[in-house]
Amino acid sequence: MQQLLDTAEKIRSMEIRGAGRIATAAAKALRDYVEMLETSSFEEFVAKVEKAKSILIETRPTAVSLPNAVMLAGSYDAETVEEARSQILDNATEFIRNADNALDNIGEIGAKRLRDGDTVMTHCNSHAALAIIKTAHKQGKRIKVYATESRPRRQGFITIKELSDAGIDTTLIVDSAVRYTMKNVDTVIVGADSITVNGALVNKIGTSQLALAAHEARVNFISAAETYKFSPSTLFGDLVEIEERDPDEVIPSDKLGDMPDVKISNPAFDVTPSEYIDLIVTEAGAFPPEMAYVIIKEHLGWELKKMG
Ligand code: RUB
Repeated sequence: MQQLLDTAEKIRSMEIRGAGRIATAAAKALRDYVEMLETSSFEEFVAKVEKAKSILIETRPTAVSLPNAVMLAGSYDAETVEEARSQILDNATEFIRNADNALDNIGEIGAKRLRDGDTVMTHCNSHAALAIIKTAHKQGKRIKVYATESRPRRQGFITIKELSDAGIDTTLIVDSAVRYTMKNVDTVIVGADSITVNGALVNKIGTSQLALAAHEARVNFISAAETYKFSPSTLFGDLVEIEERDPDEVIPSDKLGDMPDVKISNPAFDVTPSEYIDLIVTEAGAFPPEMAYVIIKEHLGWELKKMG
């Protein structure tokens, strides 16, 4: 259990971050936990596995990749401990393998939308978005990238390191320079934490500003998202919870000095309506956001069955 708790803490503190990475980390933690789990009855096994799942799911509320990963990796239909254990080990291993392959497919599919000489803007740090840019670069296309800083956690620094290590022409901008810079951009590519049944994109705070500026400037707006970033529960009316993080990430409270009454808001994600999204690139193909229901139905059918 200690290892699983350590992974949960790393996800909560964002030592492990990004919707894809937290999903595979959770699947691995669950797999390792189940592999070593010793119980005296099937009922005890079920109770402990379900507890472990909820610990992982509760670490961060917005990325649906987390519950989807835990549900897909941790599913079983068995009557004995050994049967259930072996099903979970197989399902978790399959989830992790599929998640790795999905990034390659997204890269291949999305790179077709980039032309030699294109300029891309990206936000925060998304492995799926960067898979597209890096694949296009590997294909010999000359791609320039503007990467936003992404305050308050500055994940843009991870992005510029990854892109410049790959030899890609990269420029860092502050978040407030998005609209000013958009006139130089051909395509915006961002990741996804959740995509709702009506095709809205939930992603790092500020994403919707990129989308608005892209719309105004008639610039393509693409989200790169594995199918496990689509949210089945939104089909049943659930809203995606927007994580509100510690105000200290914005400014440490001891730096507020003589302004102790000032409040600080630190929402970590925002929602981009489907009308600002041209394409969602998944490992199963590139779809308009209006097809979100089909993806949920075909790729996450377990949730639909469960809910009857
Ligand atoms: C990260 C973020 C990323 C998505 C997709 O937020 O918003 O765009 O998670 O990332 P945080 P990926 O840093 O708060 O986790 O494509 O790597 O899954």
